[in-house]
Amino acid sequence: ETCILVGAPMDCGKRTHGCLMGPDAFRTAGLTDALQALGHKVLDIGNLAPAAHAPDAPDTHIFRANACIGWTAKLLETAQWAMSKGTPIFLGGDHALSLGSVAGVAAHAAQAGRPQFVLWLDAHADFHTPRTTQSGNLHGTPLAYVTGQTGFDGFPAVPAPVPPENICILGLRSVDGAEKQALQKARISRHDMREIDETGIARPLKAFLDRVAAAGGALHVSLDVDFLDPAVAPAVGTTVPGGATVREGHLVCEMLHDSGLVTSIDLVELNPFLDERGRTAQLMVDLCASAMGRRVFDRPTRAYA
Ligand code: DIR
Ligand code: MN
Ligand code: MN
Ligand code: MN
Repeated sequence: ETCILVGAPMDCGKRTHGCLMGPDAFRTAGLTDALQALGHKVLDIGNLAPAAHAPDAPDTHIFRANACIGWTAKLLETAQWAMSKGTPIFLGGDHALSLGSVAGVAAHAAQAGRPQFVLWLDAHADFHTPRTTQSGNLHGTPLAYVTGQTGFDGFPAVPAPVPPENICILGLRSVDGAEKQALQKARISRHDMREIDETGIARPLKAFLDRVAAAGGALHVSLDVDFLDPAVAPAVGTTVPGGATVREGHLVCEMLHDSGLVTSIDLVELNPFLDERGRTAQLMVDLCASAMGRRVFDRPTRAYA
């Protein structure tokens, strides 16, 4: 299995700067070596640049929409190419990169006649449209874009919108009013930290993986650093207390690997400028390694071969 590392130093999806250093922090934390040690081939294509785009005015409610449009166009195209070569791992960059990465992998799945599923690991729902966002930050909008909601004027058309019922969000603990209204109407499967406390994280994840397997789906995993508790993952601009533990993160990733279902991954929102000696980058690399097969002991069977 070839892992395609796609650096996307996108930093225009929110106002706090620093995610542009994310891809190189993942490399410095040893991502390639970790994947090769698991027996994978690794093709690191380096860092992308956005497609040509109009300049952004400094004072708009929506922050740097044109830069985000340029990035979305580039990532949409690159994701489709990378899916034809192996398992893309998108190295962010902020979460606005998922407008392009998810739209692109879903376009590839549609061409292959496979339903696309998305697992969203995040404190936030990222289900705003440019019309509902309070912050004006487009990193809060990717799930609305990829499900084909309106309001994304000037953005590339989404070639194959992801059905909301094919999406599962784990880790929620900061949901804005408009998102809560929209989520309660949409058929997205959503699990807040209270549910994870009450039932454990394996239960909602297993239910989702069973559905992906039954549908023969492709599975994209989008891991936002702020899914994790800020005590263990401080290097993100939008920390929210009460997040996933190190072991909850690894359990999710280990179950994902055992499922054999993962076809693409985003590692997003890492801001190395806010870190303590790269510890958050290291944790994200270790989680990615778990998702790609690192384990303590072998388990007897794969859940979905
Ligand atoms: C917030 C924060 N809901 C917004 N979103 C973040 O700006 O729309 N997503 N940080 O990961
Ligand atoms: Mn393919
Ligand atoms: Mn996010
Ligand atoms: Mn988040």
